[in-house]
Amino acid sequence: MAGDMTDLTLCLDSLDGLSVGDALGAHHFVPGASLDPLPDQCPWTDDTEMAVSIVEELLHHREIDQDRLAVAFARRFEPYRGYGGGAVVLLRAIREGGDWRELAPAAFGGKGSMGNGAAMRVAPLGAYYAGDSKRAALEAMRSAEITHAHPEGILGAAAVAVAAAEAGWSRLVGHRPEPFTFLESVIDYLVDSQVKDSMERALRLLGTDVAEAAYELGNGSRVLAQDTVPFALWVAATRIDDYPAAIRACVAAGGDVDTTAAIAGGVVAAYTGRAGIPAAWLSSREPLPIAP
Ligand code: 8NA
Ligand code: MG
Ligand code: MG
Ligand code: MG
Repeated sequence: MAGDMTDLTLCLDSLDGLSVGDALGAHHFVPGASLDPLPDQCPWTDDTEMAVSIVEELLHHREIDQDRLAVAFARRFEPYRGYGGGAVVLLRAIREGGDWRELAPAAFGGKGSMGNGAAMRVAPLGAYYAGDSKRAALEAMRSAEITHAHPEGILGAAAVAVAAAEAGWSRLVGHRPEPFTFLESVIDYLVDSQVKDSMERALRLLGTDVAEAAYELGNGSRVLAQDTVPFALWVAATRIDDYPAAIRACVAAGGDVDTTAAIAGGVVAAYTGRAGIPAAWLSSREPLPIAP
């Protein structure tokens, strides 16, 4: 098991990968936008804002306390960051003193949210638990429950965290994971669900190109966990040692690009480290409200 310094390094590298993917992905929605060249500053969105709260929880407390994290999400919430509609209502209610334990299960007619919002923010948590994928899955589900009570929303987060934990561990032991083994190791932690079915489809799509994978798995255009996570992890599996290629694949696929790129970027950077992210992309990303 890696020491604390290493855990935090992996976690912060993953946050860089997540936030650069988010910022560049969001930039893609600007009409006429291109990655070459980038403007001086690309703002990050809700994906990064919520990930920063999770990372601070790990930096300062070394574990997730659900009530404390709920308050941190709500305090940091800036409505212009592009949150999902359910998230806006929930975070405002928590800010006004509401209890997430009642609010999250009541959302969407009592089904709970199955949006991709719990998955989009969780890769750095998985990287923090590199070498202990079971713990990564459990803590990811605990971090998800605060806002996403639907099983698909929660499992999407578990899948991303396990992927980041596996990527971080591969970096620590100096072994490049094979795409098939990588996706299989994530599937091992999932119970029957749409997320799991689609992850199994992702395995069968390993030989194909980005457009076909996005068509078959979804590119996040429905903003749901099951329509976002399998494609983002297919991208991470097939481009685990090439951060720019992973982000460009998400941009090419369209859909919820800030979020597919945040997920794939957070996972891939757990493997490549910060050094895998182009310096120009790091300096174009709006600075993070956290010490580097
Ligand atoms: P959420 O909980 O509001 O879920 C997102 C959306 O998913 C909801 O607004 C619904 O449309 C749909 N949804 C969720 N659960 C259900 C359900 N049980 N039944 C039917 N529909 C459901 O928020 P979230 O935090 O999960 O959302 C994350 C997404 O919001 C990310 O893509 C994030 O980037 C942001 N977002 C950004 C854009 C954009 O234009 N960049 C667009 C939409 C959302
Ligand atoms: Mg450790
Ligand atoms: Mg966003
Ligand atoms: Mg998004």
